[in-house]
Amino acid sequence: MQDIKISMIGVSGSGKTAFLSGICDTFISGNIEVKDSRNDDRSHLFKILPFMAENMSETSIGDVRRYSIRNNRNFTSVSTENTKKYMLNLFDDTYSTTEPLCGVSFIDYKGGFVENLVNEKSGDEVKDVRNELLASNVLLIFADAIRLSAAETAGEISAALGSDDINTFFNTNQFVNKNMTVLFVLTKDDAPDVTGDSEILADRIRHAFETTIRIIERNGWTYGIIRTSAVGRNCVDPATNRITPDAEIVPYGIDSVLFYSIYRTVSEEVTALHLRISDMENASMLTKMSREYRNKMKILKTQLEETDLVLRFIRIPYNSLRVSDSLVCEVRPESGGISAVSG
Ligand SMILES: Nc1nc2c(ncn2[C@@H]2O[C@H](COP(=O)(O)OP(=O)(O)OP(=O)(O)O)[C@@H](O)[C@H]2O)c(=O)[nH]1
Ligand SMILES: [Mg+2]
Repeated sequence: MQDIKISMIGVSGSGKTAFLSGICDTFISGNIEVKDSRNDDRSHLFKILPFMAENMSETSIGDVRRYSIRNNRNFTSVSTENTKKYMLNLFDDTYSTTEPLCGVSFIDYKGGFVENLVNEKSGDEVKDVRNELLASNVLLIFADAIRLSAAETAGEISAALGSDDINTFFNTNQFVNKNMTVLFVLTKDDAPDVTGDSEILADRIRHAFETTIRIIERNGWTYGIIRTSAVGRNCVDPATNRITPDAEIVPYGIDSVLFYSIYRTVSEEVTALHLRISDMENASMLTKMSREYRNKMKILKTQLEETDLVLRFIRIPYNSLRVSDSLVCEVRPESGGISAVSG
């Protein structure tokens, strides 16, 4: 299976880079255990190892371990200067201890980038980044829950979310024949001034991103809204915005974003492979006798087998309570409505 490509966009300060710290502190300096209730409560241990690529052209490769908050007890408060790509391998010890379950690459765009994308400054970097965005399997749109809670007018809400630029980006780009999952990631959920009422936050997002959501629905994609914290509760001193000296760093919602993103992408891939195989099976007898046909069919069936196996493993953390606890809502094309509400 190819790497799952996840793009992170959102205004400067919305918490994209801190989210990567959370990935590191959840899966690299820590790990996630999930019990499979359907199989004797067998426990699966999920862990990530960064993958070091030899060369990369358009975006540079970064190492998420640099951002660990658990290790340096510091928020990287500097704005990201360049778009960076982080390549990670997700392991499930019951799948294999040596082979990753799948590869995931995160692309961290600097906050101001969406503006450039819609302003038609078409330098090579902008073109590359736009292509990366359009080729992503999952788009994470970051929303600072502190700013979103505090906003009082429609203007303040759209400024907090950067929704005008993101709406324009969706409106002016063609995502033909492309399946994508969009997750609105509410960050900084640990802060005491964030409203506990998920519906208020969700309504504000749905309203501000009306255009984007219309395009998501028209394309038959799934979207969801999820609450996260890169550090966990009671870790940040609200007065100084510093990590308190002996607080325990326990990020939440971050694992849900990852499991959700992988699950959606892999299950869509399985559906697509089934479709391609059944399309081919409808070919004429003459075509079917060709060696080319048989080779192609063999490749597709092997791909389906492999992808289906990954799906069976990733379904376990996806179905666990962790994901549904942080998911505020999920809207799928087939259901035509909100299918999960919590919080
Ligand atoms: N309380 C709390 N604060 C957070 C959290 N995540 C980020 N922050 C705060 O938000 C600031 C900005 O976060 P970044 O991750 O750097 O934001 P960014 O989206 O990468 O910004 P650019 O790189 O400029 O695009 C951090 O320095 C923290 O002060 C969180 O989970 N909880
Ligand atoms: Mg950043």
